[in-house]
Amino acid sequence: MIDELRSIVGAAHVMTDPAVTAAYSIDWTGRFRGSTPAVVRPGSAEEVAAVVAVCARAGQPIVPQGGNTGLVGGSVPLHGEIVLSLQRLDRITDVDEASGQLTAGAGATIAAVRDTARRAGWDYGVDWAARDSATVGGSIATNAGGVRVLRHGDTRARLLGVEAVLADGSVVSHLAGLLKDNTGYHLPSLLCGSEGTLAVVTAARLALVPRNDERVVALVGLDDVDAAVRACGRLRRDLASLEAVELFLADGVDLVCAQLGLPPPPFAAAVYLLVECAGRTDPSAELAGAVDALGAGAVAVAVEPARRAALWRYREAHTEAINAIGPPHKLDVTVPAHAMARFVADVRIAVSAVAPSARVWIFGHAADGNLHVNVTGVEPGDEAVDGAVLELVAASGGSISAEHGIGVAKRKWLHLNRSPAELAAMRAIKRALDPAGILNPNVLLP
Ligand code: 2HG
Ligand code: ZN
Repeated sequence: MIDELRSIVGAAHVMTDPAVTAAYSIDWTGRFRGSTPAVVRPGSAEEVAAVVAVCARAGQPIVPQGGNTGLVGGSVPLHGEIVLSLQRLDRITDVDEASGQLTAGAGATIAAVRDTARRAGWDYGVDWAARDSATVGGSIATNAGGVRVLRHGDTRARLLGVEAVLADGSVVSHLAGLLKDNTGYHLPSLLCGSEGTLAVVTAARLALVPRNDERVVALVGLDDVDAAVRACGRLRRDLASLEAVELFLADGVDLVCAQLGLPPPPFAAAVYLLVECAGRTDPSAELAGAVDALGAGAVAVAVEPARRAALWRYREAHTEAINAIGPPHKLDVTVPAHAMARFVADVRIAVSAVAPSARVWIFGHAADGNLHVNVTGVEPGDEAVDGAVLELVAASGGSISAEHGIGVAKRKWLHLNRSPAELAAMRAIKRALDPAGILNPNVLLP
């Protein structure tokens, strides 16, 4: 089979040397590590189709992989799967300035999509810290959210069409980008969030958003999470130009500063909200008025790009800083606004009950109710904290995965959010599209 794969993609693009494949076999956090007989790097959708057809005939499971920035073990070969790397499919084509759309190969990075969109006078609405490595294919596999969901929606909201290879090697392609197109089942919606279990996405037609170059960022200090939740609601109500409201806590900022050698933020607070507004005209006055009305103790405002980036760094560097102290357990969850303050208090108690020496780090996208609960000081394979946190999430009326997906990390808790009837429907879809179970067979479904 390896010889057949070499004849399809070229010998240079089938890597079997364990020293080379190791980097494709471990996830970004270092928590999930496996091995693979081969990493295959096709250069076109036709090559992907031929590779999948060969694997289908051989009954060889495949893990599709993009930038490998996923955080739930969904893009690494933990059971000897072949890694199908889509990174060479990085072309961005058919940029349509009139409709605000472009077509991106699965391997194009989110930053490349953003830069191409900006050159065309538009912008891309989905954005998060891993933008320079994370790819379009992975963003579709997980229905990635990120920091601007409150204004522009998640990946599914931007996805007009896909080209994808099905499990038998056939290709479906629907890239016309028609806004109105009610012709039956919407495959882009189905594939978005399917974590590589139903098809291998090779390209996507993406809807762009208006380019708002006038930006201002405010860092707001608050006494507790309850005050932050109330502030968040008022900002959403009062600010038409609101684009992001991010939350982080004093202990997280201390860790970020210590690990990355950053100076402390302009003021100390128990809870920080990082608020960004963007418009065609300067939104500074609008933001200042809304922040004043909050009556917050301390506020720092940044307009100039380098100063805005410096404030964002305190938030975005959490992932890096936490990883520097050891592989974390990542619990990316949503809780309803009314339950958030209680959850933040209770989750520490729930973790310490099962892992007394663990440390809990909490930050996230406040406006979406999306908290990133990171737990360090626990063995990678010890799932007691995962269970404790996810059960508390479900009891709080939340979702066990806000934006990272289920992967292998949360499979056994999917029943907390999905009924037996829903799981049966999901299994029926999986069986229909991938009867031999070769596409990312060890993720998502328990
Ligand atoms: C973010 O919001 C990402 O920065 C990563 O979703 C979150 O590291 C995490 O837990
Ligand atoms: Zn996030």
